[in-house]
Amino acid sequence: MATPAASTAAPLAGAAADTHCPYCALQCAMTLTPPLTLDLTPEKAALPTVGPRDFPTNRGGLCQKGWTSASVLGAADRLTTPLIRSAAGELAPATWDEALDLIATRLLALQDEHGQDCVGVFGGGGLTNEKAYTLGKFARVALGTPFIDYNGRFCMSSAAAGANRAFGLDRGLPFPLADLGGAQAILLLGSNPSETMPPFVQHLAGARSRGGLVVVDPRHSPTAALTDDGGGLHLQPLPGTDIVVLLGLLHLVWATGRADTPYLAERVTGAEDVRASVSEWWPERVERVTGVPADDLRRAAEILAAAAPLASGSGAYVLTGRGVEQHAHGTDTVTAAINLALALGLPGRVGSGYGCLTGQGNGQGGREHGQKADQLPGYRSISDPAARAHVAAVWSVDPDTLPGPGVPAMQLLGRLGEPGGIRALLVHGSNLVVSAPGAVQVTERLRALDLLVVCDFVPSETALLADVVLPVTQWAEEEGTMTSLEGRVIRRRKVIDPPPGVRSELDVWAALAGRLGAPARFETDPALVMDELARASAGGIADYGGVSHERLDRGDEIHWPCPDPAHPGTPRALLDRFATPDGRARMLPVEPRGVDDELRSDAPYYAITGRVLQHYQSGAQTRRVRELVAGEPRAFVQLHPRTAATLGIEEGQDVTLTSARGSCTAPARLSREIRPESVFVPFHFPGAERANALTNPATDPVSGMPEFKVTAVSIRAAQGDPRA
Ligand SMILES: Nc1nc2c(c(=O)[nH]1)N[C@H]1C(S)=C(S)[C@@H](COP(=O)(O)OP(=O)(O)OC[C@H]3O[C@@H](n4cnc5c(=O)[nH]c(N)nc54)[C@H](O)[C@@H]3O)O[C@H]1N2
Ligand SMILES: Nc1nc2c(c(=O)[nH]1)N[C@H]1C(S)=C(S)[C@@H](COP(=O)(O)OP(=O)(O)OC[C@H]3O[C@@H](n4cnc5c(=O)[nH]c(N)nc54)[C@H](O)[C@@H]3O)O[C@H]1N2
Ligand code: SF4
Ligand SMILES: [Mo]
Repeated sequence: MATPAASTAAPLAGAAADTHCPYCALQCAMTLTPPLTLDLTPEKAALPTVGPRDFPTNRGGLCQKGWTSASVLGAADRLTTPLIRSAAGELAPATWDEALDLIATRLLALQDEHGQDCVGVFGGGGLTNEKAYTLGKFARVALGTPFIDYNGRFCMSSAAAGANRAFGLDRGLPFPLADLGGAQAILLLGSNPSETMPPFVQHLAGARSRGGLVVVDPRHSPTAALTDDGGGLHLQPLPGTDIVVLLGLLHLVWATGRADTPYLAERVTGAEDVRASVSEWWPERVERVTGVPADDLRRAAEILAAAAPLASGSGAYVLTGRGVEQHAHGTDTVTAAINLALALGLPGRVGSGYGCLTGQGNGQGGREHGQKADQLPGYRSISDPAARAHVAAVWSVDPDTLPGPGVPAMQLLGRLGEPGGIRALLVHGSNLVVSAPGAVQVTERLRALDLLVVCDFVPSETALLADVVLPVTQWAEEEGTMTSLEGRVIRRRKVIDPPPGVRSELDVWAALAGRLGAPARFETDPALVMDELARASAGGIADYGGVSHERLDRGDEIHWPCPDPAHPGTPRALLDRFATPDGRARMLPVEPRGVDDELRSDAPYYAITGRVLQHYQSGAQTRRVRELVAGEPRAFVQLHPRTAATLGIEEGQDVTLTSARGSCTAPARLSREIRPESVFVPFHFPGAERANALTNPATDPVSGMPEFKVTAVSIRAAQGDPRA
């Protein structure tokens, strides 16, 4: 792909370095200039300066989180020494040797008593490729446990499952992001990039200027507002009914003769079954279920069909975000979105396609190299004997010693502290106390463990529960690679030394592996880890065989698959054939199944959850940045004025939402931008404002994704000060 030459200069001591933002999957390019003094003691925090950098994805843009990202390096309560819980129950400073010895001794004793499987590992999509790979290896080889999974299960799993079953390949965007600019139409389902990836919005400008942006969201979100004034169309369905909207669009595509029949005949299987399955979803019936006016549905179908290759339009894309994926039947909704894209002949063509917007910084790479319960590096199946033999050879271990598949995140968390379940858990890169569904119950399970070990750089709510806390490096203090939402492998560069006392997780795993008597070697130099990852992934679906720090530092732009050092990488995958055995994409009929937690007389409103611009995820990082806290200091309950009037609630008044699992209290924010039977709560806040006290841990049968996005709740004015 021809892109503006992105400077990739390696850092000189004390010189500025080209790197990327620590937060989301857009991985905006930035230049970090180190401070003149490297003294990072909290009192004299001297932080690097962030400067935006031109790159095909962010084109010089950064959001507020990116601009202020260096603050977290000098967080006032930055962890700089290991902590061990004392007999009196307090976390007290300890040396690294004390902490590592304690962890190893207790893990070995627990495994002696309860078996190898009594240890679990929970990873994160924010870890570099090198760390994600090493964590997967550590679980299988040093701990010998099948029980590893990660927070990507809460993030990308439904999109991954949908793409895998249709295309045989899960690369969020199987095309460069910049391709979106040429599109005539873009259907954006359950995604709010105006707040979650602001620089991304530039890539919607083309479709918007052609009146072709269609946004599906129960809220008139800032992204939905981009469709106002001729930008396109906002469809505002009842939460959890997106699949019906999609079946209605599919119905219209066939009913109006807009299906790309030659493409379907050549590149797809299963189209006839899907066509038959949508025959009853005429627009008026869709309107009755979803609340989307039949004429709007017709207009949306027309916008998309007119942009499609069959109509000689300039191209169309279907994109999904968490709003349609985080449901107990999210995989089926993704499948319906893919079916629509296939019916219109979009995937696997230049200038058109389907994609999902990956969320976390390394959400893509994090799911490719072994953190997922059922996978080995390179997106290989841990149940496949050939894959096991290949990876075992790279690790110099006997394939028979590798455990089999573990269980998805919610099942893993369900085993914590259970008889015959998991007694010890190691957490790397997730703040489950705030971010897991049914967080009250998850917190109880974490407390029931014999040993909880958390690696973090700040005392997150989860770290504060731990028996041992290990202080680790962050972003600008380490080398590595991340794989962005377009499948591009990029370099994260070290710009400053970590504060004294802080270690890299690669060092932590090597030190623990030694103490546990692991049969394999654990590399600690990120460049060497990447070389090993390249060998382990070679020949797999996510083939990084030709990726190295050296190549990236030379300026090579590499999208995987990249099987060998001479290979240019694959910006556009699936063009010639899909990654299925017969090379064809698979269409699969799906049916609406309703939300798991349906409205009841004592819980007559839907709580939907998501994000605001200023805060990232559980807020562990962004709640420590002054400017961001000033912008959005607390959670809020967004509700329609009509609903508020019915309930006698006024602007700013604290309201309590209660679900079958717990309660959450935050000030009311009245807004006509949300449907009257729904309220919206951001999930970035702990304590009484914790949205995940409400949410439903019921999971999607295919992906294991919990139903974060819809929960039946009651609403009442709060009594007393909820934070007291
Ligand atoms: N500021 C900020 N940016 C982030 C993050 C962050 O925490 N903060 N996190 C990053 C990560 S990990 C992720 S996964 C992405 C997520 O990025 P998005 O998917 O854009 O984020 P969400 O806010 O979770 O959900 C998007 C929209 O889904 C809508 N929604 C809720 N329920 C439904 C439904 O039933 N149907 C439909 N159609 N829509 C629904 C919500 O109203 C919301 O506007 O953002 C990334 N970027
Ligand atoms: N209600 C509701 N809940 C949700 C969602 C929703 O939309 N609604 N979205 C879900 C989604 S999409 C996601 S991705 C999850 C995310 O939620 P979490 O998994 O909690 O993710 P973070 O808040 O990013 O937590 C990362 C933690 O790891 C630390 N950390 C960052 N980098 C590293 C590292 O390299 N090593 C180590 N050891 N620690 C690190 C941070 O300081 C922080 O404490 O939340 C999910 N929860
Ligand atoms: S959009 Fe994402 S990657 Fe870009 S600056 Fe904001 S948080 Fe960072
Ligand atoms: Mo996510």
